[in-house]
Amino acid sequence: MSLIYVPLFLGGSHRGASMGPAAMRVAELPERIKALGFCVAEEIDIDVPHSVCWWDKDSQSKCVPEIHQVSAAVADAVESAMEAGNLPITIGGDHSLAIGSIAGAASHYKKHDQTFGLIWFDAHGDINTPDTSASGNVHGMPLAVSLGRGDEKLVNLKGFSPKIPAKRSVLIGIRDVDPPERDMINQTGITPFTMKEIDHLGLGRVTDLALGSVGADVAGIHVSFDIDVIDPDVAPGVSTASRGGLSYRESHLALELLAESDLVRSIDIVELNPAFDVRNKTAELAVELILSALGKRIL
Ligand SMILES: [Mn+2]
Repeated sequence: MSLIYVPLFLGGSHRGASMGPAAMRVAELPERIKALGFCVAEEIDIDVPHSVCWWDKDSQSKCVPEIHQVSAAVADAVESAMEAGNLPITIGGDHSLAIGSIAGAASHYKKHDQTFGLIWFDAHGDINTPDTSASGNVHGMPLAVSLGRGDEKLVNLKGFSPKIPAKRSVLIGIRDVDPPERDMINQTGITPFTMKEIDHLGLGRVTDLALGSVGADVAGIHVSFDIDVIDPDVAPGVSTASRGGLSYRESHLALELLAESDLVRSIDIVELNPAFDVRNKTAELAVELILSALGKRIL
């Protein structure tokens, strides 16, 4: 296990996301992973520039040079962890960090001539591009970037693109999607499961379908888990809360089922914002969710 802490906030509008890694440490993430019987081989703190955030004249997105720099460091950390046989858990920080973690994982699979799947939990599509984004915030773009669309510098991280084919990518829990994102979801051909499907089929069935959708021949799965997929009544400590999300049990069930598939090789847990949290309860939940993804069972 490699714990990679990324106090990134430059991709969103709320600086509190920078406190996410600290709150996860307060909630005793490393200790609880060890108590579950895993070895924490390394804990890495990625440097994030904390003062300036400027518009790159060549880009319609905010802080691209800084996010590019952080993404490159995250990608290297994730790739080296996987090469060493450690499962990387990238702890945010805002969701733009997934540009780096997915690039690192993709580079690892590419080197070994393997394919992988991507299961992305989110209230939002995160599939904007600089042309469609109203805010210019990169945390609304990481899925598009991983699919090869968006700012060229970010798209070409690690020297290849796309990082993942759309047919092996699944989006679960969306309920707050911009109109251009809707087109993008249709155009790219990723598999979306909205809250409507989850209400209708149940998240257990949806998770099984998601596993089927990435393909039986994948060598592994990258799970990118945005905590805002959970209902804000349960998880208030996020930057962009959206009503009508997953329940406490549903969120655990999905990760327990993914753990049972034995395919999870890399994980992001992102968008924790302690400035909006209540007595660190969202961080506690995020730690529990990681334990479920690692195979913690009730019995
Ligand atoms: Mn997100």
